[in-house]
Amino acid sequence: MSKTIEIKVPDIGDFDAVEVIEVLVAEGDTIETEQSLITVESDKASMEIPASEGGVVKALKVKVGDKIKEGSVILEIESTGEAPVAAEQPAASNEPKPAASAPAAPKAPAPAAHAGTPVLRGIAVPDIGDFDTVEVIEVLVAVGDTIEAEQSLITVESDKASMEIPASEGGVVKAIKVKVGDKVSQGTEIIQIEASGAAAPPAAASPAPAKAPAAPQPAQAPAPQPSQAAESAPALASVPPSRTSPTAAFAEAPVPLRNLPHASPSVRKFARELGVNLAQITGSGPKNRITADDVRAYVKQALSTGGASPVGSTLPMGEGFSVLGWPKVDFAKFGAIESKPLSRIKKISGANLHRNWVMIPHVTNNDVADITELEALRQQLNSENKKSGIKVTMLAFLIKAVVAALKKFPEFNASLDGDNLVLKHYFHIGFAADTPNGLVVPVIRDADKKGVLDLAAETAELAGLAREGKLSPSQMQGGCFSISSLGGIGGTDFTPIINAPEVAILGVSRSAMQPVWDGKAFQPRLMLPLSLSYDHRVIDGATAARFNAYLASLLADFRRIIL
Ligand code: CAO
Repeated sequence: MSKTIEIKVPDIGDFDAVEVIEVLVAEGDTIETEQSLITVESDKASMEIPASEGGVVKALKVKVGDKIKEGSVILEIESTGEAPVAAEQPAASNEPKPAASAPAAPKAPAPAAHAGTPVLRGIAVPDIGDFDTVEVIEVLVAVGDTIEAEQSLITVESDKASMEIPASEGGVVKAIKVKVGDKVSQGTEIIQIEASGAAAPPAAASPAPAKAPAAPQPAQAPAPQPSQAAESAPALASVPPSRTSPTAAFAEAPVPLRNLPHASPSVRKFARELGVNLAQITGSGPKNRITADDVRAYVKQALSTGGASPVGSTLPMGEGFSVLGWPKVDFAKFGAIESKPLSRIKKISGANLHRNWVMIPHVTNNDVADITELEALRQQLNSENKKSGIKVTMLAFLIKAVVAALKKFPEFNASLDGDNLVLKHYFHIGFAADTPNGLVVPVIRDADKKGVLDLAAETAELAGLAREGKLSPSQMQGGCFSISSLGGIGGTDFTPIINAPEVAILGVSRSAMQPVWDGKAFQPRLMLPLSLSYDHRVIDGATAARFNAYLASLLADFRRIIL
């Protein structure tokens, strides 16, 4: 016979009152014994509270932000099972904040208000890629909360993956417009906030145009492009799970929605702590969701096989990665310090850079191109084109020349996919753009079909959007080859990190006048350093040297492009 049962917080050790940071079930859900119901967090740790028995959730008695302790009622279920048993002691985890992985939610139009009057602003779901509607599975803030820009607001889930949507700006939450179970899409208002120092912006005297800028997107560093990395990067090698090994780079890097392994944020947190790459695990939960038990089983098996490949893993657990833990130093002992959190872009790009650096056998071929004539042509075009407003840049010429070199050396326009090399018949070129929040890599699509002027205009536009944090994910996806130009800044050579799953990247340093021997005398020539990093699994050194030399020859005599 069915009966209504209250599920209460069990003995949670030393914690007196802890805050609910996630509610993992919704009214109407059928839950099972041991299924996590809520996540609570103290100032030191977070933990999930599991159900002591299964049934259908009739009433939720807690919400995000509530403080609870042993004996607090979490929810009521209608149970058809046996008498409740004591809930298991929940496992504690130490990392309170799951990594955000979505573009920050854009602001919805500000309502009309007079300057100085506090106004409510809506924060809406940003561009979340190809997904039409996704389900809200967690609401991470409560009315009355003071939130910061980039703080996660909700977790949404498609049938394949989940992602957190962060706030585009900070303030005090005045209303929550979605609840667990709602379906949302780009533009759906999530919350209303009274923005910090929230006088209406001067332009808000009448409703502002609806489309607000998306905040900085998941970064793609000089190297990395998370979306692509997850789409088709070679499977990641794993490391023996060890609490002391620097495994962050091997743990799952934040990636856009469609690429996240299917697991709840708390399980992702748990996996990150252990340095486990969720992409290596097959989930046993509903819709193949990876559970904490799956992670534990994976780790157990990895340990019992002494670091050999666990079942389901696609690559062997590479030996030789057990290195010393990161030095823990109390810097304050040596002088004054301040600690600043890394920006979201830095965190995302850092994880990707680390993975690419460790996993790709990089070699860099350095060459120089004589761009004396090309620079003269560029200057001439710019003086002729003054009125058009388009500045012809060296980067635009480089993109054009790179496309020609990619056509001649197709293995550079490729990605590794297991034992296959995927050769691309399109030419989308990424370029590293320096922004106040870190590096991103916008992508010029179909660069082969565009002229130098178009390329100059488009790179300028994309670099501007990048600096303002307005690039959409689609403007950073699909790249075949990247260019990282530091020429406007300085340097003579550097080693760019390959932007997986691409197989090569061109680093460009500052051109300089140099004496070049022409067989009879030294001539002053403008020489441009080209640093081509390539994946030695795909490209041989000789081919790389030919590619770079060919590129240099095109830049030295741009007429060759038409050959
Ligand atoms: N050698 C000498 N001078 C160069 C040059 C080169 N290779 N490339 C550009 N310049 C000069 C230009 O002539 C221009 O000077 P003027 O203003 O006098 O005309 C100036 O530098 C700015 O150049 P630009 O307008 O063409 O811009 P750019 O192509 O240098 O830069 C962009 C565009 C988006 C690449 C740049 O803004 C940027 O973000 N660069 C940094 C990329 C980066 O950080 N890469 C590092 C990745 S590894 O961590």
